[in-house]
Amino acid sequence: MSGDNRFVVVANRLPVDLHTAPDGTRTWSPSPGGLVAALSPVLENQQGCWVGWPGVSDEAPEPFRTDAGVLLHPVRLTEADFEGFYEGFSNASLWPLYHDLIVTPVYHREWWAAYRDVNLRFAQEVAEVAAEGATVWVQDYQLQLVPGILRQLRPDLRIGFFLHIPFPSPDLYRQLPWREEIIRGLMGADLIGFHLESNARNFLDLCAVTEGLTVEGTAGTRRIDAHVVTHDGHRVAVGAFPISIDPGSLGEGEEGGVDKLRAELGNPETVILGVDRLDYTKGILQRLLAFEELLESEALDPASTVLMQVATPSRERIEQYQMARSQVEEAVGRINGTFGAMGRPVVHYLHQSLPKNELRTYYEAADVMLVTPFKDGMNLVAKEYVACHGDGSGALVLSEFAGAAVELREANLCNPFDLESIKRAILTAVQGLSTTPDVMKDRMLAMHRQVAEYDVNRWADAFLTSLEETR
Ligand code: ADQ
Repeated sequence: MSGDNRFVVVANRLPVDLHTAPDGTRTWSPSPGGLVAALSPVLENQQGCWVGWPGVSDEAPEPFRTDAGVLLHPVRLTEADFEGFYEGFSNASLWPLYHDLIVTPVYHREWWAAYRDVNLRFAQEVAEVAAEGATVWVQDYQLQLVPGILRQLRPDLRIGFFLHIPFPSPDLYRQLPWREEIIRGLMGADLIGFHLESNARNFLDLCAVTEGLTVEGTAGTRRIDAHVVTHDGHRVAVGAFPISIDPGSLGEGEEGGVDKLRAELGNPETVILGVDRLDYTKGILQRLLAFEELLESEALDPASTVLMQVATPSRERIEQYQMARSQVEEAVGRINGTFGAMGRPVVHYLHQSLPKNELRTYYEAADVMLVTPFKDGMNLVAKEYVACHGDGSGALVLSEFAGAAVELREANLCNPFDLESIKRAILTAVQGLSTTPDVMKDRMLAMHRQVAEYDVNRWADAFLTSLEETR
């Protein structure tokens, strides 16, 4: 089966879930997701293969094909790999560094060793399954050494790399003890893609001051105007490819679901919503604090306003995530204690992952959506909300520091570092819906057109076409 795949995607996670039946029988099944949906057509047409970690330590199923014919090729990680490579270097060193030091990154040599080792194994697996001259698309910050290793193992391959998170300014990047190794790793690619031109510019500025590299051109969006040339003459194209969503993946809303949900909430006048992975970058606490102050000052009335916050459990063994969770939950408890009534909380909070069609009902029911990250590569939640408001209803409060703010200019933008700014944006949105509904509707429709037109398929096409052009 190996060695004949013309198109290979390699990502930290394999799109599969492990199910354990009551009798203990375990089965692996493909799990849908935005990236999977976007890449499925290419994967299916080209005898594609997806290489990744199946999400459970110390075990991995044999490679298997999905019904659509995509080969899923697991990389086995031990518990120690998971701790050093994933929880350690990827999420306690790189994640905070790439998100502009919202918390202080921790650098450990053992974590770096694990990262190198796991990247080597991912690259070796890809080298085995890829056909002569195949296209390989490497995803995200966990696998930045894979392009370099792969080019050494298999110089015949066409290698693309896409970074799903921001790329920081060279001034911040310089603190990474292994900065040269990571840049060298990335330089194995033929094309490196970022969400935003500003991310690509940061990367090019870094390359410009790195020994042995020459930068030509400046970054453009959805086309290639910039290259980095290595000392041995390899040309790496660099560009911005803002990711988007698959509007179809949200499913059909349940008939009458919105009315039912609003009734369950006590039929408030205003429903405000937050949906995030529980991550300290997402600014969940800040939006709760802003909401609390608006209740305190009576700018919002707890009798007629409800905030729903759905937070997916994430990276729960990392200390900073545990702290973020307790701060959020303390704030929820405090706000409800002060402003709620028995059987009628003001903040409805779930620490759960919801099925997509249920999420769709939440998005549809929300008058105001709060997306307030301190830093975010793109933020798909903002685009999902907009996609669910094709009738022009609703309002989006969006952080200036989310990549999505570049495209969704019609949102109520705010600075999440400034509580007053979040409060202003929330109030303007709530009041705008009743005082200037036509203006709000035009703004939502403009954003909806943007998301409907440039969906995740356009994103994948733009990247893969640019990658082909590097041949
Ligand atoms: P994330 O940081 O995970 O992604 P985001 O882009 O918002 O952030 O994507 C989250 C996804 O998870 C959305 O599709 C959302 O629907 C889903 N989700 C969140 N909470 C959920 C819940 N409680 N139940 C069910 N689903 C939930 C990283 C980067 C982003 C970048 C994406 C894609 O950090 O900046 O936009 O990759 O490149």
